[in-house]
Amino acid sequence: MAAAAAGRGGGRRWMVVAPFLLVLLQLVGAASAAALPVVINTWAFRKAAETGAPPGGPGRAGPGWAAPPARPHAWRVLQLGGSELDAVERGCSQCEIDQCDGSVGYGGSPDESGETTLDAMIMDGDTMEVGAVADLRHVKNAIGVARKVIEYTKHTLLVGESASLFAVRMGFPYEDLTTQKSLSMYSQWLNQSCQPNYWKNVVPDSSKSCGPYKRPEKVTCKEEQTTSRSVHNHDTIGMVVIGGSGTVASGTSTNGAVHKIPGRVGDSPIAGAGSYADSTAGGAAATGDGDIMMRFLPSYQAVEYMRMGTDPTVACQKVISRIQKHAPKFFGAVICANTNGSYGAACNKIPGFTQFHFMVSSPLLSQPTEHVVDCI
Ligand code: SD4
Repeated sequence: MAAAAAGRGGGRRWMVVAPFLLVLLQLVGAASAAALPVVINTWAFRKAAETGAPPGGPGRAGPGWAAPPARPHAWRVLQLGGSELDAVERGCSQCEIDQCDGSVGYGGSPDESGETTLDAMIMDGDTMEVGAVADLRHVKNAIGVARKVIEYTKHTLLVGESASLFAVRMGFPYEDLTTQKSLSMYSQWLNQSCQPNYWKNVVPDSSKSCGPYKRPEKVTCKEEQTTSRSVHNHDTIGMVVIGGSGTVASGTSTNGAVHKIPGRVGDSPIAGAGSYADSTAGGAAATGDGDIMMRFLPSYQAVEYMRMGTDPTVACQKVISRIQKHAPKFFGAVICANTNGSYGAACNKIPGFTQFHFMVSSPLLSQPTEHVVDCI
């Protein structure tokens, strides 16, 4: 076009127009700015993005794991030569140490017997290997154990006390996850007749009293009952890392739902639900009401939308919309990133939850930056 304009003797006019065109192109470019590597994580869990041991640091030093000193940003781990999996593991581990929002790590979300149990997963988008633990008891570093499932077994998911025994074999300390805070949450719940809880259609009436509950002789009517779901008891860390060459890794860590029925496992340790990574398309991670969200495999679905060329924000919105159709009042959000480094998020708008915050680290940002999206 420039040659044609010059050829018609329009060289002078072109010289005037060119700088404006250049600025316009830059603006368009900025609107869809993407660069690698990129690290995104759910919620404003800033330290998860900011920290992460470089290769050879505590994350790789084995189970004698301790709170690391200040470390470079998680995405810097990649630049220093660490793998995408290292970055995910370190980022989520930091949240476990920090007990992010009380919903990640030890001492949060006591179940009906007062115990804190953990769910976590990590996924390698190159090999499609997944390591996950669910209902993990007495071990703090759930995502660390999940990583060991990839490294030292041919399995994908280990659960309960058996997962704890595996962790101990891998050298992780076996310790009490109870804290003063979780104890007082538990006794407060007992004092308010175990309200709210996750039972329905049982006797005695679970909306009025504690259990033990059992099936009634005859179910007369099926009531919609309130649960302990609120925007304040679900804050899983989910992280997606896209490395410099487009390798994708993802992971999650959570202590699940407050006052859950013992044995309950949420979406977080389930591949395709809690998170999903595929280096030929992108990665996604979910947070929110796992009992609802896991039925829709939102992370898998978001990655598949991105594979078809859908923009990450739109991919996230589309999976939220799919769930909305069946559960309009569900609490949840999804983060998405593709292998070009574009990213986005979406959430379901309900009272008290109209915006969703997530963190992004990228070479285009001078520091890990909190982003906000309006829920749909
Ligand atoms: C679960 N999705 O166990 C998890 C909890 C969570 O933000 O907070 N997500 O249901």
